[in-house]
Formats: sequence, structure tokens, C-alpha cells
Amino acid sequence: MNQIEAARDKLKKEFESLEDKKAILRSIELRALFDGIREVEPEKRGEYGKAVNALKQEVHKWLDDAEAEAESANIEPIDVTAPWDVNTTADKRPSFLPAAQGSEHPLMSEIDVISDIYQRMGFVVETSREIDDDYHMFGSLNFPEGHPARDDFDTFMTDEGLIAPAHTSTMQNRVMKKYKENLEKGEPIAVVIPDRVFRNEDLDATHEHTFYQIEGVYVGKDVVVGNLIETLKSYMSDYYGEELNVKIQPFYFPFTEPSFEFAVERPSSLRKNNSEEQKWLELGGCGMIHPNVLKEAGIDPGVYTGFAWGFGIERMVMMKHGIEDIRHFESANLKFLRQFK
Ligand code: FA5
Repeated sequence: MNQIEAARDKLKKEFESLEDKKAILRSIELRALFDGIREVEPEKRGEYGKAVNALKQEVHKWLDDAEAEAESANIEPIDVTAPWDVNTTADKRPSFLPAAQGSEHPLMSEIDVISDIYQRMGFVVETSREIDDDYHMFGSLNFPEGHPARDDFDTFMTDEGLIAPAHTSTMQNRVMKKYKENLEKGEPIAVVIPDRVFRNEDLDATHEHTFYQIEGVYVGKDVVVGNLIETLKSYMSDYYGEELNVKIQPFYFPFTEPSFEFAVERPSSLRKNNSEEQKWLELGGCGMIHPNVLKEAGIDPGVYTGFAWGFGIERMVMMKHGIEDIRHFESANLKFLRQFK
């Protein structure tokens, strides 16, 4: 049986070197053992046959064990967020870079700059939320049930009917209710809300599906359109450090009356061509808060009036820093991001 022992050792070595372990069943060595049965003397044939079969079963066991091992290696959870090749061992993984090598995202630092300006102008800064309901997205904003204007704010919805807000105007009702006592004390409501919003959008150089807006709400006595325009212009000249050419034209929003669209003249470096459309970049919408929206927040529109606006933050920053495409912000392009460090 030395012959079988020797064949077993050879098979084992072959098995260990094989990538496709199943190929061992087609091994010449194994076949030769079976073929050899005929050559063994009849009286030893039984014993020989048993030994060969036992070896064959052992080979099958090697295979089963190898398969089980491969399977348990596969089950090990893979950290899909790991910023390294998950197959490297712990000692070969890169260590994290020191925080000093990173920097704040330019949009976050610009939101701070913008908020600071409004705070100096007397506005309180509030934050919005990234999941909201139908009432704050539409009902509180004077969108009648089934009104086509709802389609202008096409966004994402959960099965339960919760909404990823398409604009920061979802906060108007909340902040008016929260600061209503200011009015009783003879003070205005003056709040800005910078935050993230979401839209089902065709993407291009000025449209993202996820972007930032800053909402502003001002309510008091004897507030008129002139106050709205002066507030926005004063903010603009502070943020840009110069007077930009602006265009304010009538528009429609269910929650403001009258409503306007506010655009600024683009420098030629940010224009694709000389068309009238390329000349202006729409920064936001604004208007006098609709009486129904004031009433919904428990404010008497016969006594108080107010204005609101919602500006796109990326677009304001694009104008400030000459960024020609909004998609740079989310691109994780270090060359782009380092310019703001
Ligand atoms: C609104 O969202 C209104 N809620 C604004 C408003 C507030 C009006 C309060 C009246 C009173 P609009 O859909 O036009 O309006 O968006 C406002 C601004 O957000 C745009 O002018 C633009 O600067 C920015 N914006 C809109 N869609 C996108 C987008 N897909 N990508 C980047 N910025 C966008």
C-alpha cells in the first residue's frame, strides 16, 4: 500500500497548488490508481480497491473543506465605505491624514458668510429639515389641493407621503408661528433659513437635484415691496462688495402676491453665448407674503404684512467666485475644492 500512500502525498500537493480545486477529481494521479486495479493480483485486488476508494473519499473531503472555507471567507462583512482596498490587511492600510490637511467645503463657509450678513441686518438664523410633510410643503403655502403649481416643485416622496422639501419655503409657517410674539411686542419677525433642498430635475450647469437655498421671512406693520427690494439689494452689495446689475420681474408663486423673480447680470466669463437668456442668472424668487399664508400662521393680514424670498446658494456663490458649472460643488474634485482653502 506504499504505492497508495505515495499517490496520496502527490495528490495532496497537487490539490494545494490548484486554483480550481475541483480539477483534482480529473487528476492523472487519481485516474492511474483506479486504472491500476486491473493490474493488481486478484487476491490483493479487494484490499487495493478499498484503499483507492478511501483515498477518493478523502479527496472529496478536502474539496468540501476547501469550499466551506472559501464560503466563510466570503461571508466576512465588507466595509463598503472603507477608503482603502478591503482586501489589504490592517497593517498595510493607510493611516488617516491629519485633519489640518482637510478644509471646510466652500458651500459651508459661504453659508456662514451669508448668515453673518443677515445677522448683522437683524435677522435670526434658523435651520430647515430634510424630510417634511404635505402641509408644510403645500397646504400652509396656499397651494390648493390638486393645483398645477404643485407640479413646479417636483421632488421625492416616501411611501408614507413624507416629502424631501423642494424649497426652504416649507419653513415659513413654522418660523412665523415661532416668532409671532415679536409682533405683539411691536417687533418684526425677521428670520433667514439656509438649508438643503431636493428636486427631480434635469441636471445642467445651473441645475442640481440637491442644492442649498436661503429663505428669508420678514413680517411687521406697514411693510411694503420697497422694503423687500431694499433688503435684497443691501444684502447683495454686502455679499458681492459691489453693486451688481439686477433684474426684478413679475412672476407667480402661490404663497406670495405680488411675486417676483430676481436675476443678476452674469459677467461674460460665465456666459455660454451672447443671448439675452445667458445674460441673466436667476438667483431667486420673492414677493409679499400672501394673506392666506399669514392667516394660516395665525397672523392677521389686516394688521401685518410681510415679504419672503428664497435664493439659490450655489448660484450666489457661482456668481461670486466665477464658477461656471454648479456640478463642481458635488464633484469631490480636489483641484476645485483647494481653490477655496
Ligand atoms: C422657490 O423655490 C421659491 N420657494 C422661492 C420663494 C421664496 C419665492 C419665498 C417667494 C417667496 P424657485 O423654484 O424659483 O423658487 O427657486 C429659487 C431659486 O433656487 C432659483 O432662483 C435658483 O437660484 C435656485 N434653484 C432652483 N432650482 C435649482 C436647481 N435645480 N439647482 C440649483 N439651484 C436651483
